[in-house]
Amino acid sequence: MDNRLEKAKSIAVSKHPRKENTTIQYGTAGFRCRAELLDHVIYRMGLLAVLASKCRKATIGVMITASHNPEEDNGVKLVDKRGEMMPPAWEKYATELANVEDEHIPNILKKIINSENIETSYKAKVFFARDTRPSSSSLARALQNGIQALEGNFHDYGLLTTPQLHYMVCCENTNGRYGVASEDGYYNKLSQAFVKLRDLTSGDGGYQSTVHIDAANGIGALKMELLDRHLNHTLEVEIYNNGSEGKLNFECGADFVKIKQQAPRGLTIKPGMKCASFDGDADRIVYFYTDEDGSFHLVDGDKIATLIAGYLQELVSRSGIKLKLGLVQTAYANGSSTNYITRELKVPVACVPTGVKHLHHKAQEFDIGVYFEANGHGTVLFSDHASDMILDVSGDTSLPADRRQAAVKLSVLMDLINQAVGDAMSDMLLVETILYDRGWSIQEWNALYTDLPNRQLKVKVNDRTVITTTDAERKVVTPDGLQAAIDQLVEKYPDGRSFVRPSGTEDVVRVYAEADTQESTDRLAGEVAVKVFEMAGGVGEKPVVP
Ligand code: NG1
Ligand code: ZN
Repeated sequence: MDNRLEKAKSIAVSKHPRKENTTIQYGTAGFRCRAELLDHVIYRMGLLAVLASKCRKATIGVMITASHNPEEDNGVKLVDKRGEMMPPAWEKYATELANVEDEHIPNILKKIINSENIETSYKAKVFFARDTRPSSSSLARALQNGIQALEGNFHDYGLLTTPQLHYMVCCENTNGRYGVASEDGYYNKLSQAFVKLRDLTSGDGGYQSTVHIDAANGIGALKMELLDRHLNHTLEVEIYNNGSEGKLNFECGADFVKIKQQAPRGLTIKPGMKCASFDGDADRIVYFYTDEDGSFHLVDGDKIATLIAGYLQELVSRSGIKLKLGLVQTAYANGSSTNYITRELKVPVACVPTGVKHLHHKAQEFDIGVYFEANGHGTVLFSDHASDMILDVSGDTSLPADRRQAAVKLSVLMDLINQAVGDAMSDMLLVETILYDRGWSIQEWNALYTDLPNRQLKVKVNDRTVITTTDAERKVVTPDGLQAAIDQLVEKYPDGRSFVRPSGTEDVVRVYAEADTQESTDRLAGEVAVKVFEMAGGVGEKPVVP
C-alpha cells in the first residue's frame, strides 16, 4: 500500500496540485465552491472514496454537483453504502485530506487507514456521476484519476441526477433487492409502481392531469424526459427550462422559486396551471400556481410532507397495521405546517438541524418516517418491520378486502419512493399519485392550511463560524447577546419567530423570519439581519429594514 500512497502523491503533484492556500470545508452537502478551486479536492475525494469502499467493504458513491448553486460553482459529495450520507468522522477526513499540502497526502491516508482499521487488500469499487455544469466533466476525470491512483474499480455513470446516483449505490450494495443498478432499472422501478398505483386509485374530482415542470436548466430535464417515456401517458408532463437556452439555476429552479416566492423565468404561467420546479441536480421539488387575480402560491416541502403524511397515515390506519408514523422537519418549516401536522393530523413532529443527514437519521426512529425540508428536499423511510408487516397484510387473503387493499397500496408506494434520498422525480410521482387518489387540484391541496408569511435573507459577515447555535439551530449561542436581541425584536410581532444560522453551502449567514403579515415579516427579517450585521462582523452593504 505504501507504494500506492506515494504514487497517489506524485499524481497529485504532477496533475492535480493544490494551487491556492484557501481552506475548504465539507459542509451541509459536501464541498461546494467556485469550480476552479476544486480540481485537487475532487482528485483527493477519489482517493478517499477508495478508502471508504475498502473500509465499508462495499461500493461507495461520489456525486459531482453544486445542486442549486450558480452554474460557475461546483461540488462533490460522498455517498455511503446504503445511499445515505457519510458519517461525521468521514466528513472530517474529507476536510483534512482536501486541505493538506500535496506532500502530506500519504500521511493523511495512512492516518485514516489506521484510525478505521482498513483492510487495504479489499478491492474497492466506486460509482460516480455528474450534473450538467460545464466544469463537471473535467472534474469527473480528476475524480477518476484519484480512484485509479489507489487502484480502485469504478463505474462512471456519466450524467445522472443526485438521487439516481444514490439509488445505484443502494441497489448495488443490497444485491439488487432495492432495484437494478442502471438508469433503465431506475425508470422501470418508478414507472411500474406509478402505473400500478393509477390502477389502484380513483382519479375523480378536481385532479389536473398535466404538470408543468421547470427543470432549472439542469440534469432533471434530460432525466425527466426519459422517465416520461416510461409512464405510458399516465401523466402529462410539460418540461420548461430544459437547458437548451437558459443558464443553470438562473432565475429558475426550486431554490429560486422557494426563496423569491415567484414563478421562474422561462415558464409562462397561466392561472390554475399546476407547476413544479426541480433544483439543479433534481433532488428537490416545490409546486406552485397563480390565482385568477395573478397572485402567486408556493406549495413547498412542508405542504408536500403534510400531503404525504396525511395520506400514509390514513392507509396505515385502514390496513389495521400498528405502525408508528412520524414527521421530521427543520426550523425552516412554516409554523402553520407544524401546527397542522400536530393538531389536525396528530402525527408526531421532530425538529432537527438543517441538512439531509440529520433528517434522514431522525426519520429512521419511526416505523414510517416522513422527512422534508421546507425547500422541497425529502422522502419517506420504511423500517424493515414496517415493510415486512405491509407485505404480510397485503398478501393475506383471509383479511377483509379494505384492509388488504390499503396494504397493497402501501406496498407499491414503497417502490415508488426513493428511500435512499430526496428525489424530485420520485417525489413528484408520489405527490401526483396522492392528488389523483384524493381527486384534488393543486388549489385544494394548498388549502390544507395557510402558510404564515415568511422571509429568508442572507447576511455577509467576515467569518460566519462566529455564529454558533443550539436547539436544532433555533437559538444562537454566540456571539454573546445576539439571541437576546433577536428575542426582543420577535416579541414586537404577533406570531413572530426568527432565527439565524451560518449556511453550510454558501459563505453567508441565513436569517429566517415569520409573522402574521408579510409587512411585519419583512420588517422583522430586516431588523434581525441588521443585528447580525452589527453583532457578528458584517461586511459590505448593511442590510436595510423595509
Ligand atoms: P445551507 O446552505 O446550510 O442553509 C442549504 C439548504 C439546506 C440543504 C443544503 C444542501 C436552506 C435554508 N438550506 O443548506 O436545506 O438543502 O443547502 O443543498 O434551504
Ligand atoms: Zn439539490
